[in-house]
Amino acid sequence: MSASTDTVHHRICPLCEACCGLEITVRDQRVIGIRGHAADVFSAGYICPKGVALKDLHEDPDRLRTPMIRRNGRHEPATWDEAWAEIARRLPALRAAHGRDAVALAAGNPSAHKIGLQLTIPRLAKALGTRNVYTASTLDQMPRHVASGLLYGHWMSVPVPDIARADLLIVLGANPVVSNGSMWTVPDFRGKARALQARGGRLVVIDPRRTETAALADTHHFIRPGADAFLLAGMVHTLFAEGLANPGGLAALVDGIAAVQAAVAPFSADAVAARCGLPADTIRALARDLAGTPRASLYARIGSCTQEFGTLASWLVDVLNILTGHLDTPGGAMFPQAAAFAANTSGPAGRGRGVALGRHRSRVRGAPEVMGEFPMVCLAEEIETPGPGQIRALITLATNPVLSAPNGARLAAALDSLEFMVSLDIYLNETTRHADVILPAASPLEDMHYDLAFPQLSWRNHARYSPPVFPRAPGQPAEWQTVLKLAAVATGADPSVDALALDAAQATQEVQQRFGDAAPQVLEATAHLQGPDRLLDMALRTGPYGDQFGRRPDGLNLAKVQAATPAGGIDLGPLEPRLPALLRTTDGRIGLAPDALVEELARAARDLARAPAPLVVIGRRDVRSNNSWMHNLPVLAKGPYRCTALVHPDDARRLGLTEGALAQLRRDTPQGPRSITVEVACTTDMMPGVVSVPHGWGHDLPGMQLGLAAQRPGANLNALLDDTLCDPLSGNAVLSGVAVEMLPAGPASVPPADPTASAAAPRTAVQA
Ligand SMILES: Nc1nc2c(c(=O)[nH]1)N[C@H]1C(S)=C(S)[C@@H](COP(=O)(O)OP(=O)(O)OC[C@H]3O[C@@H](n4cnc5c(=O)[nH]c(N)nc54)[C@H](O)[C@@H]3O)O[C@H]1N2
Ligand SMILES: Nc1nc2c(c(=O)[nH]1)N[C@H]1C(S)=C(S)[C@@H](COP(=O)(O)OP(=O)(O)OC[C@H]3O[C@@H](n4cnc5c(=O)[nH]c(N)nc54)[C@H](O)[C@@H]3O)O[C@H]1N2
Ligand code: SF4
Ligand SMILES: [Mo]
Repeated sequence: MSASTDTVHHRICPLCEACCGLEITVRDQRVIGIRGHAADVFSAGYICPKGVALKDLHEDPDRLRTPMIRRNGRHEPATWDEAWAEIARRLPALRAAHGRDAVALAAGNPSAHKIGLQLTIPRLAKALGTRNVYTASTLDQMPRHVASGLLYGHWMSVPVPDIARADLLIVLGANPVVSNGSMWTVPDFRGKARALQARGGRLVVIDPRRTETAALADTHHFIRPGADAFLLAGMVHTLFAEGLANPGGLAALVDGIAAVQAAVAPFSADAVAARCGLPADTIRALARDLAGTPRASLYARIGSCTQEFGTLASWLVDVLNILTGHLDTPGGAMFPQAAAFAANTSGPAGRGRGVALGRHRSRVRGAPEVMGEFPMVCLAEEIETPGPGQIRALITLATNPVLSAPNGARLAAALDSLEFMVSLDIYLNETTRHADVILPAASPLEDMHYDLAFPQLSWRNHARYSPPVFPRAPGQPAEWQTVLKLAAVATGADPSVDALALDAAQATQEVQQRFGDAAPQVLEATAHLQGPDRLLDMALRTGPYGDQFGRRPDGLNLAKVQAATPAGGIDLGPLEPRLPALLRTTDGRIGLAPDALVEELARAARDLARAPAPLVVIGRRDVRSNNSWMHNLPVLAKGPYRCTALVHPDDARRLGLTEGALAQLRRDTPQGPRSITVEVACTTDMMPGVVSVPHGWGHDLPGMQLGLAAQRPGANLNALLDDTLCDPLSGNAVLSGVAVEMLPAGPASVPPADPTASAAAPRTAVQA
């Protein structure tokens, strides 16, 4: 076959927050090459192994191509008509009998990468009218949203390091060399960090493990897991104690500085040092360094969020950036300006409604609602506990909480007790195996792409669009069509209802509400579009760079962004200062000392003297893995065994553990003991007293269709963790710093072979 028949497609990778632009070569309807798109204005050719794995994902024989219906305990392929008929038969009746809250929604990480899901899941939730909405946000970054909401008036107003101009970057509880960044869209972090160093700047990493990012850093400090809020409070205390607190240009906009000063009084560097496992002098030096470097910022991520004081830590990060004059300044922590869909670019500038937390509470433990959802750690108990409002049916959308949420075994049992469960997913996996009906999503290569969330978190402003690489298989709807139809069918519509008609009706209604007299023109101008494309065109045109439907002819619209795809998209320039216009607080100011957080500081002060546990567990990510669902792809599954427990050699000696042998990690919980068995790897990269185990493994359950992943299943870290623990303000799960015991469990019976290299691949880790 001659290369002249090859076609080249440009496509943003939907797999992680880096949003790399890819160049995909197709021959005879098959992907023959994937590489970074060198001309991409945002990612400049960067790619990681997961981007390459999109080919394997597209071709994975285990990826679902038809709906599945469970009959007599087994999932069988079904037609779409059969699947819709089954949903229509069961879901509306359940709602009618038990009320709106009886049907719950759970959405996962991939939905943040898919505009079709992001635009329709809120509609589904609204149609169902249920309070029982759960997402992976409460396993991840909810503390960050709460801190942003309270400070700046909107959940998504999250400052990110202006790395291109920084001279100092302090990274806390994040490993962007491996994760490729989170709540910060920054492809090729390594290259950008090296450029920072080349111009004389410094990278400092604070992490209980000497990570891949720490290896790149100028300085690395260990910190005791869960102690971030204490470290940060100690740094704030130092700023005040040494007269270094100075918000610079923001002074006139910020209230509550004295209240912060009073609230951090118990947290001198000396007082917090033991809790942090860091010398007091180091804590003071970090504060001085941040204050004394004109272009600097502190960036913190999941390690600082998934803990008992997660919101407190997230808030203190911003307090530090503000009090050192680094918020909203070049080289500091800045707010990106997205071209579309950003609430902090729409409506009146500089003022808004602020955010409300806890408008209602979860039924069983009384957890506050945040951003319209309840904590994922409440899901199992809300299914199990009888009474009005009990969850009897569940819709999961791109989520695998049986592996990704703490106490997965409890959740799995709860899922089995549901009267009905529907999943929109690409696999029959640990979670969807409980579903009565599984609706398959299209392959990502069959989907258009425009990132809704990540341009609000990007290292540089940009607008990039990808058309689908392949047409969808006959009969396969786009995910947005499936979700719109699900919203209708679940609430009683006939299963023959047409998703395109629903979309057209909703778009007309929305345009009429938003544009009033101008609605007919807007409808005409977008009549050739449907679904996310139509909403995107409207958002781009009315956005901060938009053409305002012709009033600003040089501005953006969908056609222009689409036309720029082969050239790598549209660069919208470096980050610019955005305060005060970005604020959506009710008074148009930044209240630095929200009551809820001052109270959290008081709670932390009471906890300051808590003695450290001898051994605690933390998580870990690997470049060739993505949460729980990419272990079935050959290009990622190959190579060394990854689900290992890293411990310091001193701990191994103390506990009688041997490199390469098995260890049992165990905990006593109020519900009884829990344990997993994992292979030991000894390394001085670990802080003594800390063991690191990756999450997302444990592919050894029956009834799944994940052939390759099942060959090296690994153990489920979350089987060990607790759904009773959470950060009280955000409801975020505690996934880090949990006390465990570790005991020798004998030799690894068979070496963990690479399943892609040989036929026989043994199971090496089992879940107790
Ligand atoms: N212990 C511990 N637990 C953790 C973490 C940790 O660090 N430590 N990290 C947490 C974090 S940050 C997150 S975000 C959560 C993730 O939690 P989840 O979102 O629940 O888990 P994922 O593993 O991302 O699972 C994604 C699901 O979406 C499906 N999927 C993939 N692509 C598509 C698609 O295009 N369409 C549809 N419809 N489905 C798709 C997959 O098959 C899988 O079922 O895990 C959390 N769990
Ligand atoms: N390759 C790969 N990339 C991914 C993912 C993946 O699974 N694999 N998942 C994606 C998702 S959903 C997310 S949310 C992002 C997350 O992106 P990151 O936030 O960068 O996540 P991690 O790599 O888990 O880094 C967290 C770091 O925190 C450290 N840590 C653990 N506990 C503590 C603590 O108490 N305090 C401090 N200071 N540090 C602690 C850990 O050792 C780890 O190095 O990554 C995304 N990218
Ligand atoms: S870094 Fe993330 S976005 Fe870039 S290729 Fe890898 S998985 Fe895709
Ligand atoms: Mo995440």
